[in-house]
Amino acid sequence: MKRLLLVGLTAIAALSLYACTGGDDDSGGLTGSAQEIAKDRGLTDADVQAALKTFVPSGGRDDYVMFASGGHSGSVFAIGIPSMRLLKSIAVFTPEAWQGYGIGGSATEATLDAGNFNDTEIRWGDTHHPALSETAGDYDGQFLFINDKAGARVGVIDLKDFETKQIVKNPFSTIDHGGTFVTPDTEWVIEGPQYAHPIGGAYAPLDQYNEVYRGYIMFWKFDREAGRIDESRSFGMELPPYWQDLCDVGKLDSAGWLFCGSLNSERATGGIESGNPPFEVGVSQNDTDFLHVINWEKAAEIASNAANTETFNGMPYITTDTAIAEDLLFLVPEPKSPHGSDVTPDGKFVIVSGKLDPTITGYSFAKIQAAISAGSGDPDPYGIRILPFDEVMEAQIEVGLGPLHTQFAGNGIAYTSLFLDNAVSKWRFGDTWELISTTPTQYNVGHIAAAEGDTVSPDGNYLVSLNKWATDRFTTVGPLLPQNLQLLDISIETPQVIYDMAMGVGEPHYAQIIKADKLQAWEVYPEIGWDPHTGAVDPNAALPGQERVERNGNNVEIWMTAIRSHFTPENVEIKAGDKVTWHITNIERAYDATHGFALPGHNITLSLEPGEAATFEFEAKNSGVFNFYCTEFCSALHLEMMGHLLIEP
Ligand code: K7E
Ligand code: CUA
Repeated sequence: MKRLLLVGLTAIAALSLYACTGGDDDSGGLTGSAQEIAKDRGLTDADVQAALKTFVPSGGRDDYVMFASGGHSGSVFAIGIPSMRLLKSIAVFTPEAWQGYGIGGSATEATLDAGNFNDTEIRWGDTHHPALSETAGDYDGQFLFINDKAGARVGVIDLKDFETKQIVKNPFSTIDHGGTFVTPDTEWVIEGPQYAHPIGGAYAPLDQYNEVYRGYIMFWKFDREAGRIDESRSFGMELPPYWQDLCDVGKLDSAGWLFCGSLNSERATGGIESGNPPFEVGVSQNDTDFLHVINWEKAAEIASNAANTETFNGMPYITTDTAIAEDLLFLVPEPKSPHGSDVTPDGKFVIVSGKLDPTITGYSFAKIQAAISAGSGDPDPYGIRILPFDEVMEAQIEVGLGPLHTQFAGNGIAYTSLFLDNAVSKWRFGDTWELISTTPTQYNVGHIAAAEGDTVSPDGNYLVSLNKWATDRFTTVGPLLPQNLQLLDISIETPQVIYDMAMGVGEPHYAQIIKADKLQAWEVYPEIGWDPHTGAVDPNAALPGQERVERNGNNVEIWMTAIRSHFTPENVEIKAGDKVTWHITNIERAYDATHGFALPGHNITLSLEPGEAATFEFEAKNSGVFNFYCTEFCSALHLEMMGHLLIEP
């Protein structure tokens, strides 16, 4: 905040200087000066201010890092704020060559294999909602979780090295959406469902939709010590076939509870080809859908006793009937085709936006609890109590057309994205609920993300508008356009767009923004021979002085080291038909001294960061000579960093 203010003052100082010098008459001393440059480039005062607010000098660091999902690129992006520089694309569900992720390396292939669907190898994902790990409701900078909508999976990224450590597959679902979200101390990583289907992706005709199709919300137990989800302590909960959508977890006042919107209370099953209303109509017939209100704390307690759960594919789940009997699950009507559901930083309210309704609705958690205690409401067709709207609603205000997602600053200020209005609205909640202002964005904003926005204490200085359409904003690069991520300064009374970032590597949906100084990533791996996937030295790692090739019948095992600017050994001789296990260790200790390893003809590429040990295995199918080489331009003699794999017929 202080820094922003300072930047603001500098901008004002620069501009007043501009005003005093009064333009071009005294050009003698001004050649190349800021005002000359601004004039030459046709920049307005607002442009100059925006530039000063976002510019990070060469070698300077950003104040925040935004983790944005990458949509169907299957990755996650780390972006510096306010510079909006892309710092890293982190591969999660999709193999990626630069990071040597899932292209030959045994450990990363195994990570991806854990996300396969039955016998089918799945090698891409659709990431939507990243969640940073939290301690007492505040981002702690240790882990990042991300869902895969296309595969009902969750990825776990360790922020010590920004690498994907684990993928878990939801055993009940083949598709998800309302995740990931973490409980305030990251005991649980929550993955909400979306489109209903029979359990586990089994078959049942559509005329059994109401009876057999379901959604399953997953509660993944996170073991912070191990840095992994513990599948053996995780569980699911069966939900009706309304399309559950975004969820958010309660905090402070509402700790222990969670809230998921939904959008198909009609239980429409489509069929435009048979003369039925298409989904876009069928799903929007009712005036209200259902906010699902779930007591996760009690659910975890109930699920810990096997007598209370059913199991499927070895995973326990709480049936809807049990959830009703144990008061774990309630519904609340929410206006037309809702999308976001967001809990305020104090945990007192849940904000819901109806895409086809110009209002946001604020529900009071206290009123929800009162209605539950009073026994108010009638059951839905599955017996789940629908709490009366009037009893739990706190306020409704009109914010504009197509409201989707809400984020928060401190002091009772909220921001809602307006997909149809191409804008972000700023409004107030608490004692008074009112619209304050609206800032245009370009165009069709989906999610918005505020600095530390999902914590109990948002920072209130930056907000990013993740826009779906770019149309005329950038140089045309063919019919597939980048997304447009716009940075807004929200430290000022009326928020302003101060940067447009073309995102040309995927479609971010949601993002979270953390203070950069909370991240404590390693510069190099702690020890030579480090296995990033076990978090320890690999007992089988190749070590300096112990490089060798060992043969045992048809099995050949190779221990190789890499250091500027050679591999040891450089020439490896094997025979066609051999089964090869190959270990390589980068024995460098210097910051940034990464080597790559490419083996042509074998679909193998590795990235070996300082200290890292990796293993790959293959069967030598074809004889020939293959020039392996280092793919990172690591030194002046990088081109010499190569060798021969000779495969004798
Ligand atoms: Cu609105 Cu998947 Cu959160 Cu896209 S979702 S925008
Ligand atoms: Cu090592 Cu290039």
